Amino acid sequence: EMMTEKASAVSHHSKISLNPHHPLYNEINQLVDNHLTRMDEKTEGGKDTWQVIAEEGDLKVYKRELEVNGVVIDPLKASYVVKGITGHEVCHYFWSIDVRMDWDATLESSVCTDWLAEDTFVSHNVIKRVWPASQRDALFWSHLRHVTGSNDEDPDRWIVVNYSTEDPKIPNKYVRVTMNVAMICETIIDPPADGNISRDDIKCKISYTAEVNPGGWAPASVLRAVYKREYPKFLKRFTSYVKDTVKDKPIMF
Ligand code: 6CM
Repeated sequence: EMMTEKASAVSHHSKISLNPHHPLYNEINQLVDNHLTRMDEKTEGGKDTWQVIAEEGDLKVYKRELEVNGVVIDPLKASYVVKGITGHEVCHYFWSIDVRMDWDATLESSVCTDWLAEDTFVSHNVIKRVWPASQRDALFWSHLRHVTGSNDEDPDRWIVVNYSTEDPKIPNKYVRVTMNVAMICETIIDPPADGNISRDDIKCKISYTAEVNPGGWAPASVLRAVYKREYPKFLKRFTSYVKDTVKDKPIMF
């Protein structure tokens, strides 16, 4: 058992470009590991307290109601199976700041403030104002990683983590939202008889989690209504963006 644990911990660390001496190196590895481990635990069944807030075909969105000092911090998770795209493609476009404004309808702007490595950068994001609350912004690092699996229980996965960070150079003009977001993907291939894999033979199993702290008081009912509307909308809009963008491109495995 010790061996298995060690092996999976090592595989969670596979292929990181960020320099081990970078101050965020340990934090990033820790966050990636936690997300992969939590996902492995498959918390679905049993006596957990997740309630469904949206269900549409293969899309399921759940939340757990949680308030701290009157501030809503409901953790959210979603699972989705999308045909015709790979986990690498989904994570590539979720991570890539160049296209973020093409699919994220909740943002007013998104600017890279620090490029750390070819798999990691920090961005400053201004969120569209939601009446009657004050406008919010978010500063977070985004890290993209391929996690090679060794067997069926430890499948090949791609992961993106977006996690709040600080930078005194960014002026505090807005209420700062903090968050811990992860997108984890696995590609399922139905091997065709002729051996030539086309987009009809592939699908992507997506698991998305978001823990967002609005950073200060915001009316609970408005916030929950925004989440209920925006998360399913984001998942559908984002995945159709990916499908559309890659449809005439070679499959990126
Ligand atoms: O994951 C999503 N987007 C990523 C960036 O493209 C990133 C998310 C960053 C922003 C997260 C903020 C969530 C919205 C907070 C609303 C606060 C409003 C306060 C006032 C309400 C009364 O990981 C997709 C995020 C989709 C969010 C619905």
